[in-house]
Amino acid sequence: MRMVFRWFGEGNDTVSLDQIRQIPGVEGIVWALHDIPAGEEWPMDKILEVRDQADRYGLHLDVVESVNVHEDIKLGLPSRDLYIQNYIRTIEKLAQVGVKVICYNFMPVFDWARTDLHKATEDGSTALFFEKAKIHGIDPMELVRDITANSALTMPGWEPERLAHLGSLFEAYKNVTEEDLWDNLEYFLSAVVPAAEKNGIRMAIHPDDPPWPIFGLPRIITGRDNIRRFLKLYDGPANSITLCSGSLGANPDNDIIRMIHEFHDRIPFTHIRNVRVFENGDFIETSHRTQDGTVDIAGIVKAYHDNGFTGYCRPDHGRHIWGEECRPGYGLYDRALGIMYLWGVWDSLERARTVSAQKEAVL
Ligand code: DNO
Repeated sequence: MRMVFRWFGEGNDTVSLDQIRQIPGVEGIVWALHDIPAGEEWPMDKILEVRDQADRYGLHLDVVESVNVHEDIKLGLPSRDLYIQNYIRTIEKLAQVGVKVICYNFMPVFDWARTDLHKATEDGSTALFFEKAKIHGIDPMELVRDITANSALTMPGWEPERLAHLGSLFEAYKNVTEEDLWDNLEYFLSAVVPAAEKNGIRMAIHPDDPPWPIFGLPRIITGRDNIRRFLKLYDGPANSITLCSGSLGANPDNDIIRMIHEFHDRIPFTHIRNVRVFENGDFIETSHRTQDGTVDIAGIVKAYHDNGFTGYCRPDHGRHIWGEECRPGYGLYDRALGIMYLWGVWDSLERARTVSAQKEAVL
């Protein structure tokens, strides 16, 4: 398991590269050019700028999250071919700086969605929260206003240029069914994955968060059966998934451990985090520790270990603790604690394996 840490870029993150390199076992950053709108080709000079910054701290750039997919591709509009060409050119440039995995998603309009970015918890920390009844009962514009007004920084998946066209985007998706979205995804993959393959890059789709349709918009990367279907759309290692335990874990029917056993060779990158799901379907993000949420994080790490996982792993959203002011979900402290928990589980599994191998050798 190779530990990496998400970094939003100079001036765009409260966490510094100097801090990241001090977290035990972190070898690289998970990065993106957050100021380039979806659909545009990434400029090489900006890519090299990030490469130089990371180099100074001995961190690698192997994982990009995300090269966002333009809405016209998801909608299947004729203009998609132009955006796909730009996407491929970006892939070629990323390969030149050694990128190995590109994480992306195929969620219409919204990336991840929550109703509260700073829900107070009993211990005085705050965390991202999803209130099912609220999201199913409100006008999406209201949610966008709330979320953007409460964050000083732009947030991944909530880019202003996308939100500015919310009304017309909803209109455009009015007649787009789940099957249409599958077709448009297949079209995208058939062009992009061979290009990634040629460039030694694995495309790793992120599951929908939460893993069910919201605001009447279709969502398709939601659970085991759909992931199976997705992997068959292009059946090769370059078409793979970013297995996110928190996104999939918001639906308690998702058996993530079984998914890891089934899909492990198609998981080059994993996001590990915990959520507590309540009986009414609401959920809150918790510390990474198994007992603190509903997702069996120790079991998930064991499933990766059992399968000899050598892919990249990052802790995912953390709570906001010790008074830290940061991007919602992306503070330093709780994610660093999460990493130490993941290493703790991983290292004891390694130890147990070595000890049992030694015992067998003695017998
Ligand atoms: C949320 C993230 C997502 C993720 C994208 C991948 O914080 O996990 O925004 O980066 O869905 O494209």
